[in-house]
Amino acid sequence: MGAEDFYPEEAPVHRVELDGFWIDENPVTVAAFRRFTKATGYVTCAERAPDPRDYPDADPGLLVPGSLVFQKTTGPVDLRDVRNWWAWTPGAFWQRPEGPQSNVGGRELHPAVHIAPEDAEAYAAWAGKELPTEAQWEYAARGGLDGAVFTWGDEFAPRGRVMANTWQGEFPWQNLETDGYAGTSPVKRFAANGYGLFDMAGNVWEWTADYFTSRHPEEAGKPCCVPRNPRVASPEPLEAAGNIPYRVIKGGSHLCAPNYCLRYRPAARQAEAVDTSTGHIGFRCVLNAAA
Ligand SMILES: [Cu+2]
Repeated sequence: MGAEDFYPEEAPVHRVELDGFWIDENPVTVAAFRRFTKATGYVTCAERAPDPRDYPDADPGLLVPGSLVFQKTTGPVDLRDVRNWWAWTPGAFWQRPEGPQSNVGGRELHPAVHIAPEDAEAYAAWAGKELPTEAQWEYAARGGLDGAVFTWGDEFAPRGRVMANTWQGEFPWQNLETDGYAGTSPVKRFAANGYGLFDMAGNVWEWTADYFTSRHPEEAGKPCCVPRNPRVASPEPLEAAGNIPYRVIKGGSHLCAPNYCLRYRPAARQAEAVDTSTGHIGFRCVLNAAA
């Protein structure tokens, strides 16, 4: 696990030991998520109004159901401020990915997005599965290519072949769409990795079962201390305001671009608040062998 040539949160490179597991071959699609909501009546976090007690400092007018929608800018912007391209959009949820005027027509086989961890876990429980740990996710994403930069090898576009749905051009204003997609793409449109898994890089970020830590544990790099089935099962005490716990998301998305976020790599990881859903985060599930 891990990498040392990119961002500090991916270090150190270390070994882990995992019991066998099965993992979905693609992210959960809109069609699959619809089967779940039809069977259970489940209402996602993005469709519920936030509880004012959880957000004492918030403008009550903003405490309505909604989610974060990406908005391309007209020109270069300050890349340090994500508010330049994320728009809080009342009425956005998995069936209205760009807001009330949008729908998922023609996108049945795209990954379901605007999913919070609670939603992903409810789906997993219904399906008799679980969310992958970060270690399981990364092991699966590597597809047997230990230490490679990408899920398919070390070269971004081998012989010019586009291997994943990422952002080409200058984020967040110029999307050259060399991969054929401005937003999400149907699952399985790009080549599978060595384990026959699709969309382990790009398309949508995927939630994991782990809470975020700013680095992998230092001792995990030593041969004495190979962790077995590691999982960060509870959040670190947070200095940050709000005290909202953060989970690890993996895989990068169609919004990852080299000028901003080179994270369509198996070692890449990002922190996302558990109360957050966006148009570029989905999930897939694992089936663990009975303990
Ligand atoms: Cu990114």
